Amino acid sequence: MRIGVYGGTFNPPHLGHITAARAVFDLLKLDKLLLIPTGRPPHKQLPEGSPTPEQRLEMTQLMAEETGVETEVLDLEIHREGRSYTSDTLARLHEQYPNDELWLLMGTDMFLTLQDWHAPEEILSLAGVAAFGRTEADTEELFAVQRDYLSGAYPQARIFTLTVPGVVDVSSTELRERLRLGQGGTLLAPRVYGYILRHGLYGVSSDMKHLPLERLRPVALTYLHHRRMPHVLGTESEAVRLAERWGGGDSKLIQKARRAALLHDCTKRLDMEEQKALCAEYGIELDPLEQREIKLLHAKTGAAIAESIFGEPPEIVDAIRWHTTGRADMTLLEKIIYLADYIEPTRHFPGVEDLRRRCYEDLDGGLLMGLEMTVDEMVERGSPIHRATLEARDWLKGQRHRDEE
Ligand code: DGI
Ligand code: FE
Ligand code: FE
Repeated sequence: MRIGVYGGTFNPPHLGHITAARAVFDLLKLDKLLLIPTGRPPHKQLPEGSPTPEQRLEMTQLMAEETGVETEVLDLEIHREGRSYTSDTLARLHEQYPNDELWLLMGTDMFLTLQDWHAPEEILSLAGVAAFGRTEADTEELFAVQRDYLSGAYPQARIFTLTVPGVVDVSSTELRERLRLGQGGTLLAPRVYGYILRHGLYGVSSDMKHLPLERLRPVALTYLHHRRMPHVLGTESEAVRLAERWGGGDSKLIQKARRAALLHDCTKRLDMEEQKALCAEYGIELDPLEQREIKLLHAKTGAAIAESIFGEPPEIVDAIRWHTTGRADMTLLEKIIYLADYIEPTRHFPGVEDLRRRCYEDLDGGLLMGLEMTVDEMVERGSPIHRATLEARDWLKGQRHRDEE
């Protein structure tokens, strides 16, 4: 196996890291990438709002999920006491992967000072070096001299230099400054940005109430398991289409639909115990069915979080609260969220195409169809049907009956 080893402070991890890692991964045909955030720098006074080593580790983990290649984040330097030497880390990795080829990834500055690191000879005998420059000039002019020097001084060295096309040209120092000024979010993986906003790192405000959409979106994504991201973004785009179709040009409705969609499953990753703890915290009362059906709980706890943490207004909170079951007398926004969740583009189940078509021809017809499909599914599975689901269905049936008279 060929393994890439990419260490750094990752303070914060950004798109520059991702692009560089991916380029090396492809060019060297790596099988796996290890990201290794460094530990606390000894005797270094960190500015206020600096993340702890554990927070840098968590952000690196969030970034790792976005690389699109086999990536693992290692905490071996984070937890090591005192100074961390790359040579020690490589020795450890060599023990763990005795038959594999290690390649150390590094940017320009690191590459140009490699001979000054602790035990360069050992580093170069344990791993090949993959150095990436930001520009062609970096790589060709600067790197050629250093490459020749290292090859002369350390005959065992394997050195590979490359220009990373389209590498995000930003230093972490600049990026931290931009974040402090409320910018720079586009240079980060969405969930890394969300994590920074959520924890108020680098001097950004950690008040989560009434965030503008560009901030709400990344923060909302940090509440999800990464596998659920496409579903939630799909629900957002579907909700916008439904609001455009049925909202009569009401642009506020579109904004509300986006916010409700982004937050609708924000507690979905929590287990039963955590759901119950939130219910206790927010005074949510549960009927006997809700006591044991976790699927029914996340809508209620999600509504509580939307209200208390994000300061969302009642209409958005209700759309979240009723997104799983529906209810009698649903508002337009509630219908949109219920159905967007059901038919968004990543949903695949028999009948979804019919349901999609119906939703754009006749909203209430689509809603009734969705509710009836859920009831049928519950019956088939032998799951008890929630009262609100039945009430929603009966309300729509009654309404259609009245319309026909
Ligand atoms: O959270 P999502 O998976 O995106 O979707 P959702 O919130 O609509 O949840 C769907 C699940 O909820 C699905 O497995 C069926 C279940 N569900 C919906 N209505 C009822 C229900 N489960 C029971 N027991 N009773 C219901 O009335
Ligand atoms: Fe849900
Ligand atoms: Fe959902």
